[in-house]
Amino acid sequence: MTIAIICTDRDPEPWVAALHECDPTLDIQVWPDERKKADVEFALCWKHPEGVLRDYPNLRCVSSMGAGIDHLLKDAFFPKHLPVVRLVDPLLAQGMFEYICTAVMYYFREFDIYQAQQRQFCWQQHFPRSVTKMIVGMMGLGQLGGYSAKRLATMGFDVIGWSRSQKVIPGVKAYAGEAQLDSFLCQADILICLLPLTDQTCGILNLELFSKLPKGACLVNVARGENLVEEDLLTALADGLLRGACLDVFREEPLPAEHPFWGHEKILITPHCSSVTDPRSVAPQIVQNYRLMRGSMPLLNQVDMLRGY
Ligand code: NDP
Ligand code: OXD
Repeated sequence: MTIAIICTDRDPEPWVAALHECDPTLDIQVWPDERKKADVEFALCWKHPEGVLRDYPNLRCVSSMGAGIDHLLKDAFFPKHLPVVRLVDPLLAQGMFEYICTAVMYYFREFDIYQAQQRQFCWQQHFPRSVTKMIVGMMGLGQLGGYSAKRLATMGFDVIGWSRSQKVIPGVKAYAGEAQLDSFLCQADILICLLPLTDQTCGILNLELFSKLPKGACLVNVARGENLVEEDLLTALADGLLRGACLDVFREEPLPAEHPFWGHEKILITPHCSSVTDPRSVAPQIVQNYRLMRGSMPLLNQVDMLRGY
């Protein structure tokens, strides 16, 4: 019985090593060089080639190599009858908080404005706003967004959050569902997106949404590139609806050299690194899920395929 690692955008070797550290007896094979595809019961995937999962007749479970599963469901031939699990990891949440905290502080302490001034040899001080006067809005209050929202609140920021179902998070004023979206948006001086990519959230960061934010708000997108309508961001920045955007994810990754975001003075780009999964940290839950699957037991972090996340 075999675990197959099927990935295109990650080096599989540290994953093999981390899984073997948990259980040296595991048979782990790496796509496309598996000995016998019929032996594979559990697939660990990241951006697998479309249709490739049809080659495994005895597959029983698919695990994402990350928190998101949109890369799995993108495959038109994905075996949707199989259970899908994703990774939930305290180190991933901590890494995401560190990135978000940096982006929030960058805008809060107006480093973007000072960078623009530097380009013009301009020496001009701005009186810093109080943290309590800066409202940070978190879209998505799950494992990552919920953790970051809670931590930002302990730093003194006024934090609000929006999710599908109502949440109770210390220090965070929570809004839920379509009906409360506008009340949430109209307050968010810094809007952070940590929504999963689904049919409902694809393109949610668009001109209409930007026009509901306080004028001159800042955007931080750490979710997925497809959550954002890229042309709308350019319009919102040009019209002054938005002051700036910090983007970690893009519709096309790596971001093509000719993309207008690269040279834009109001856009800060990082290469999908806001939080990087450490195979050693997540290997125990993958091995546990493999064993649970073999014992036909309920799995950890199973995705609700109807919700799509
Ligand atoms: P979770 O599933 O734990 O949380 C998702 C949150 O989004 C939940 O609060 C959920 O609401 C909310 N949500 C989903 N759909 C809607 C909707 N239609 N309207 C309002 N709220 C909605 O996910 P994680 O926090 O673990 O991860 C979030 C995403 O972050 C991943 O899917 C991935 O795309 C991205 N990511 C990016 C990384 C990077 O390096 N840039 C690294 C890791 C993840 P409810 O709680 O009510 O279900
Ligand atoms: C993830 C990611 O989903 O790295 O884990 O984006």
